[in-house]
Amino acid sequence: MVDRSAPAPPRVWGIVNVTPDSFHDGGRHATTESAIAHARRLLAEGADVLDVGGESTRPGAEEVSVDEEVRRVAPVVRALAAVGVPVPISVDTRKAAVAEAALDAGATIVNDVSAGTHDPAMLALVARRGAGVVLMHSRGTPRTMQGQTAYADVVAEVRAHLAARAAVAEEAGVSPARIWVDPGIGFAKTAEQNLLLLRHLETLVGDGRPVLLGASRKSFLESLTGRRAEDRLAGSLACVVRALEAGVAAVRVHDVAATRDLLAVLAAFRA
Ligand code: HH2
Repeated sequence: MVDRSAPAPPRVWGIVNVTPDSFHDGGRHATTESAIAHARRLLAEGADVLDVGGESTRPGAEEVSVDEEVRRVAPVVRALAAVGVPVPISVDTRKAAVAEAALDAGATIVNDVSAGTHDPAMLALVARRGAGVVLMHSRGTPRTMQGQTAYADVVAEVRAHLAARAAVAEEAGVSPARIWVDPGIGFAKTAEQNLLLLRHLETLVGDGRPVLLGASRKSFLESLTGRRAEDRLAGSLACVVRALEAGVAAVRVHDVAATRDLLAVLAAFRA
């Protein structure tokens, strides 16, 4: 008999990049007005969370000042909160001052690609504000990370790092129920290492914390398909299928409508 039992489908986090230079959608939603319109579109398409970011963390990206990052994200978060969007708003930042401004504006989750290592004030802030937090695996900074891809066992090292960072977050007072972990696809990893992490996603899920996966349109897909970022939707959707079968809690995507369609059709097969 076919086993049609399956884990719950992943929640869909829609990416709102208020940046001039993000690797896929840089410049498309760089003004407050266009970012708000984009966020509302993602919401209408079925996003479960809106993840608003004001600094590109693509390989080689330069750091943005706190003032500039706050200027990019806070008005967008404030406007979305003011119209009462029915989903949580997450802020994608490594800086506690930016996170605080976004929390003040109405965000309730901090998505930190440095897992609290970039800014020592971050985890205490998250704890104090009772916010949720995404702890993502990376090494170095976006400028230096692709020179730091030496691992003896990438899957074991990513799992150990995330367990250690979750322990630090809990010691800082963050509620264990409000912690997600993320293997950091594309951050200090070669294409082959990204694939290993995707092949072995179940081991990270098995560690017991909800896993967020961000593989949308990333460059390892080019090594498999030869496609540029604008043509990587099919590859990105394949990663959502992989996330679903591994029991991942959430996927962070540029393409909410296509991801929702994919999940709806897969759910119908299992009904
Ligand atoms: N990837 C990016 C940014 N933030 N956060 C989490 N938790 N996981 C990820 O994989 C992740 C992330 C990079 O993607 P994007 O935001 O589309 O590009 P850019 O950093 O160039 O703005």
